[in-house]
Amino acid sequence: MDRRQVLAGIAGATFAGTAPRLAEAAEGFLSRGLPPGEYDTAMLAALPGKKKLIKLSYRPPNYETPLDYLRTAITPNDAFFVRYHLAVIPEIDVKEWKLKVGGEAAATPLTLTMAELSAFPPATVTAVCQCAGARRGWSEPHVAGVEWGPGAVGNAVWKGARLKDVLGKAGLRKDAVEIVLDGADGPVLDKTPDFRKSIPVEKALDDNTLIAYEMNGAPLPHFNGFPARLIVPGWVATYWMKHITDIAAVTKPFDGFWMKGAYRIPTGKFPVLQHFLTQANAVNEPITEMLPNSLIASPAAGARVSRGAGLEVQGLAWDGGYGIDHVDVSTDGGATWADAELGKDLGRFSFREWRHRFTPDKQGKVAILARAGNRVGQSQVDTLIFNPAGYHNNVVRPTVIEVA
Ligand SMILES: Nc1nc2c(c(=O)[nH]1)N[C@H]1C(S)=C(S)[C@@H](COP(=O)(O)O)O[C@H]1N2
Ligand SMILES: [Mo]
Repeated sequence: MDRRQVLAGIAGATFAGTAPRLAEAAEGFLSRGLPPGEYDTAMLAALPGKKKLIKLSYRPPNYETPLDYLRTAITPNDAFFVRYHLAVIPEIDVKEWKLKVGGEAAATPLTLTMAELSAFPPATVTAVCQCAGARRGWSEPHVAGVEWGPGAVGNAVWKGARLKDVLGKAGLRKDAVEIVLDGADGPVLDKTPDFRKSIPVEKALDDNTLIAYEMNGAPLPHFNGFPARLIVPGWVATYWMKHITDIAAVTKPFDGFWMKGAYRIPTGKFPVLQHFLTQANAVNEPITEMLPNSLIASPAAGARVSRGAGLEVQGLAWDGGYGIDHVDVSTDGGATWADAELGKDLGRFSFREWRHRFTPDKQGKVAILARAGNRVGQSQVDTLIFNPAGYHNNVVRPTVIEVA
């Protein structure tokens, strides 16, 4: 973070670019620095069963969680962000729902009802679900795609059957290389490619990879994948197939559009440890694990605080499942840094709460920064490693407040 960037953050904190007619709706929940069009179109709106979230598009529904709901380690179901690629999203009757498990690398294909899926030994994992495109709206220059701010992320306790147990029952053969996933949603037009994804067989057999039917102790909300979705802890949410209906073990790399044509990063540019080798080439490779990231939930940008009064800075940090081991906080625009106090450890895939107290001693604008790092030495960065889809945006950004 250089001085120019810190000052840019300070200038933006006045909402100078906000279109006047929606200033009221935008102020206080839209982050600064997004493409100008976002300030004209984004609104607070509620989908059925959900609180008011930041609506970025309606068809397909893309709704971001306001930072107000990201103050605690567990994100409430009705405030959890919603992301879809395709606009036809059927309401599923769980009594009719079936999950097909087959493919050429399954010796004993089967079809499961919810009662049968629930009969597998249940497992739980607390895990962050983050869109690969989270914070894409802050790419400079701006890039195409849903212009997410910081709220395309949430954390929940997921309960379900282990994918490895279900694949075991379907007679997974040794020659399987990938597991292909499909969900019940589909395109409005036939020529739009259906949203299908694959994961490497090793990741599918990981103990933490679940077919979840519960989220924070309740059935999944419709818009988060009812009645069942895949949970791939540590990996970005593109693989977390919602309304899952088909699982296929295959012997050749899956060549669907959403694998070959999207969710890819330049090969070798990011410090990730896990690679999806059967889908990688010399130019690009699928995005896999999340890199360390954090957010400042409180104070809110633009908050007015008193000089000389103690102030608690509070936020969340997460990574790809190695475990957050420190969050550094600066309350002077990056000149000096202190170690934040970490909250309870809810497991290596979970949000980690953190806090830091300080007493503002000068009047004027103050830029607060947070930088998270993990046990394998990965850390947030000062400058985005530019890539055409704006993935892996874990740039340290200022939250600017006013001391009076
Ligand atoms: N069936 C289905 N599953 C899906 C998607 C989708 O479009 N359809 N989008 C994926 C992507 S890219 C993301 S970021 C997450 C979002 O999960 P959420 O809507 O529960 O927050 O769902 C994933 N699973
Ligand atoms: Mo996503």
